[in-house]
Parts: sequence; C-alpha cells; structure tokens
Amino acid sequence: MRRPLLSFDKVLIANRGEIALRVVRACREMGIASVVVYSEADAHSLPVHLADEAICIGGPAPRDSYLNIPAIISAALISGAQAIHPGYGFLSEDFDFAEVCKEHGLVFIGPPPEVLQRFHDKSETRGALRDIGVPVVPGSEGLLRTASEALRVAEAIGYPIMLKARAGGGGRGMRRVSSPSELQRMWEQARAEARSSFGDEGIYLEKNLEGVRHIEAQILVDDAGAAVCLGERDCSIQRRHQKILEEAPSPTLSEELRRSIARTATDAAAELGYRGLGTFEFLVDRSGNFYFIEVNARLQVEHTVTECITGIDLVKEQLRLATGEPLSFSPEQVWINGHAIECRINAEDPANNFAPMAGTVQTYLAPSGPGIRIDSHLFPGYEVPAYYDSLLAKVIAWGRDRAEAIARMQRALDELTITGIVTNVAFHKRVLGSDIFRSGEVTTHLLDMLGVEAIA
Ligand code: MV4
Repeated sequence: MRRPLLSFDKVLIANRGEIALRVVRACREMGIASVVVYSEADAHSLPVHLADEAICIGGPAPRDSYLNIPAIISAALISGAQAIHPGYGFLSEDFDFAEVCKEHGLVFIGPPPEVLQRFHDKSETRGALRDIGVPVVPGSEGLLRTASEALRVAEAIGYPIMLKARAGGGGRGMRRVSSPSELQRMWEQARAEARSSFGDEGIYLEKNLEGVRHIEAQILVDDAGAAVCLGERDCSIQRRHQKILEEAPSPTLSEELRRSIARTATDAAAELGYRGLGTFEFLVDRSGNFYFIEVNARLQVEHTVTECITGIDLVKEQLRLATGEPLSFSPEQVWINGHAIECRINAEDPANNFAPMAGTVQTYLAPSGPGIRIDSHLFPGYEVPAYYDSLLAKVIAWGRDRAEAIARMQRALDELTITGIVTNVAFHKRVLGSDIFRSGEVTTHLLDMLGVEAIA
C-alpha cells in the first residue's frame, strides 16, 4: 500500500542519548525537520540542542517520559510531525504504541503493529520459524506452565538448558540451568524477572548451546515484501547477555555458511510477512550448524557496523520504507567491503563488577582519523543521568580487513579521553589485546576464558 508522501516534513524522535542524535542526523541529511521529546533529566542533552525542536514531556522516570504514550502522541500532534521514530529500547517494539500512532494518523517508523505483535512472543516466533523448516535450538513446544513441566522437558532435552522469557529482549529474562536441583529456584527467578520487567511471565526453554557464536542477520523488507539481507554481525561478546562489542562480518563464517544464514533469514522474513528493518538472530556451533533463536523488530545499537561495511544508512532506509518507498538498492547492489568493530562505551566500572556509574563528564576528547566513527551524545560538562541505560558512546572502527579494524580501534581507544566518570574502556582494551579475540576464535565463552563472568 503506497502512502501519498514522498517523504516526511517533520519526524518526532521518541528516544534519547546517542540514538536520538543518530536519527536527528539522518533527518537533517534528508531535509526532514526533527522534533525530540525529552525528560526533565535530559533538558541539557545534546539531542535537545541539535534537533530542530525539543518538547519536554515529563519527569526523569521512563514511565513518565520515554514510555509515556499520551505525552509522546500529544507532542507529535502539537508539533505537526507526520511520523515517530522510536529508536531502540523503550517503545521501539511496542505494538500498542504503533497502533496508537496509526489511530492518530501518525506513521510509526518501524514494522506495522500486526508484524510487531506477530514477532513479539519469542516462543511463538520460534515455533513459526520451526514450522517453515528453519532449524531452531531443541527446546519446549511453546510455554512451560509449571516448574515440574520445565523439569520434565529439561530431562528430555538434557542439561544445561536456558530458561527464556517469551516477552524478553535485549538479552534480559534468561537463566542458564545446569542441573535439576537448580531448576526450581531458576524457574521462580525467571518468572519473577519476566513479570516485573515485561509484565508477562511466559517462559519457554531451550537446550543451552555452549561455546557457540551469536550471529545476527540484518534484514530489510519493503511494503511489496521484497526482502534483502545486509550481511551479518557477530555479537558473541556479551556480559550477562548484554552486548559489549560487535563486529561485521563475523570472523568465523565460511562464505557458504554466510550465504546460507543470509538466505534463511531473508526467506523466513518474506515468508512470515515481516516488514521494515529487522534482525534475525542465530547461534552457530563449531560444526557450522546454525539455529534460529529470535527476531529483533527494531533498529539495533550495533546497526553501525553494518552501515560501515555496506555504506548504507539504515536509518534513512527506515525513513524511506516508512513512506512506502521501495528499498533504495537491489540485492545485487549490496557489497560487503572491509571489516568493522563497535565498542560500547558504558558508564560502568569493570573493576567493581561493572557497577553502573553516574557523574559529570569533565573532559571528553573523541578519537578521529582514518576509519573511526563516534556515535555519542557526550560533551564536556554533561551530567550522566542515573535513570537510563549506561551507554555513553559507541566507538566504531572500520578497516580493509579485521586486523586493520582492530589496530584502528586500539588507536581510537587510546585517544578517547573521558574524565569525571568511570567507563569500561580498559575492559575493551583487554579484549582487543587478547590472543583469543585477535585469533578470531570468538564464541560466547570468550569472556569466561578471559576470566570475566559472562553469564548471569
Ligand atoms: C542462547 C545461548 C545459548 N543457548 N540460547 C544471549 C542474548 C540473547 N540475544 C540470546 N543469547 C544467547 N542465547 C541458547 N539456547 C547463548 C546466548 C548468548 C550468550 C550467552 C552467555 C554468554 C554470552 C552470550 C553471548 C551471546 C549469546
């Protein structure tokens, strides 16, 4: 269904920090006016300063601001924005929000509500992919109702297993269980966390695959259903299931396996009626078997490394797709060039079990030079609020090959200067300097092997 709009005159950005700035930049390059909404805690933030307009929508708590649907819709209507970009996190995959946008004649820049709803339940999505022949991790058929049912299914599959929240996302709501004696306690923890974090205590389970790679395929599908894959990202380096460092392409996939994963994701997206930009996640074992685990129906933090190796601006593609335009490129025009690595610079203290840190940025010197990109909302004097996630900056290094990307990232992290708040830069230097990372033998066990606890 084509919309009459060739593009938008004005887009409201319902997010904050580096991703709000990222969308403001894409809008500016496309001649689209940008409106950011902000909480009282973000009144002096860089997105507020750089956007064309800024509207304060409430107090610091997310429920009063970035999750406050009536306030966001009102800001969009008052400002005359035709569309809302949700960024990632917050309301980015909330089908109620997408529906309310539609009811108010606002374009939600993301998959349509029915697609968000279809892919919201990770257990249902697993079943849908399995039913069209995509390999999934051995696990339960749907949700588990009781701990004893979980015990029975786990016995049949074999330990260790992973309990997962069907409404989980961003690595939250997962528990690894290595023996029957642990299961009751982990079951109760997983359900409690799912209930409090997502308002949904639905739990399913999968065999816990050890020492695998976490490979995600970047997919784009236009309104006509034409699907294309922009290559894959390797996100195996996670701590407590939160990504820390990502790279593209994966250093460990053969060309054949790369093509097979891309085709599987593209075909599944087309067959299941996916629309817009999305990510299909897989686990890949040492024998080259891959298993689907989940779909992320949103722009991801690590979209940057895909942009660096393809030259395609994913936010601009989202804005184009949202007006009903076809993709601005054909599959034949997708060329993967070079290698990119992203380090997430977080306000957390690696020496203190990565405890989140608050504070005021005193000095901020961003690296630059060949192959370096910085996506950050930091500036000297910026007060890092304690209400939101700890991401301060993303340092992205591109090189003709992986070795050059690593060398550039090491140079960039040496140049990066942030004082006034503790960050995890030292941790990134340790990973980048380690033989195991440099060898490319990257698996979900990398942090364990470096002596950093990775699993919750
Ligand atoms: C898994 C897994 C092993 N087995 N599922 C983590 C975040 C989320 N997107 C999916 N994740 C995983 N799911 C099964 N059945 C391993 C991961 C995983 C991981 C786990 C522990 C430590 C680091 C990890 C890094 C990437 C993925």
